[in-house]
Amino acid sequence: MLKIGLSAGMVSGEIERPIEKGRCYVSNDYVQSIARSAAVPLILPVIFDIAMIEEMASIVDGIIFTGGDDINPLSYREEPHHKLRNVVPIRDDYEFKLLKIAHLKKIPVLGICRGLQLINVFFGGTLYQDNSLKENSYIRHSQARGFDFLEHTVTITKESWLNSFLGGTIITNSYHHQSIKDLAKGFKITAQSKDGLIEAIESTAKDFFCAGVQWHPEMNSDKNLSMQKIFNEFTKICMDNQS
Ligand SMILES: [Mn+2]
Repeated sequence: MLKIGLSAGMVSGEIERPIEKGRCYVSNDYVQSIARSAAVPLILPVIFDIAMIEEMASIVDGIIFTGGDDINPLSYREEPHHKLRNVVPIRDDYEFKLLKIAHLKKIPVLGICRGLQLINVFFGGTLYQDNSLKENSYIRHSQARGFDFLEHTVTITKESWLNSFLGGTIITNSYHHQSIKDLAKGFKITAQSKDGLIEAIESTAKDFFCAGVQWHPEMNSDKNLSMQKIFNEFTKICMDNQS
């Protein structure tokens, strides 16, 4: 069976929960979304030994970089703005290493929320440390309603991976206070909100599938078939890449 790895997040026990020593975690909705696509979900924990990360990557047929905290802006040559939120540089470090290996070994990659931002930064792009810093930004991208609520319109570019199964316009949830500023070289924008914020990207490389979405399809994929399709289609890409 096909195996898809999920990059884990990390919380420090001392800060978040005094009763614990800290933990590696992935939200269960990512796990269930992959399982519904008939691939085996595997959580890839935060470790630092490059040989161990290579070994983890060799087990999986695809990798999803999951959501989480802000990326350290020093990674994209910016000082921290006062609107920056929590950063976890050790997770950045681990995920950059994992993405480097995925790129070298041509393992298909899907980035979700922070995952999309991580891909953009790794390949040389930059981020708005807060969406309010983007010119002409007028749409709220940090929704107050629950996971099933669809917050704003997203227009999908023709001739993109997303367009092939979602069509031209969808409505998504939105839980991000940051977004892409300068797009990384070798990538194209594949979806935007009405205020021009970048909502999805994909690599233009023929031999490396790497795409990202700014919203959270895993949060409502149990009820919304369009969102589940993102995982189903990613699993297909991983299957094709294998053969
Ligand atoms: Mn949004």
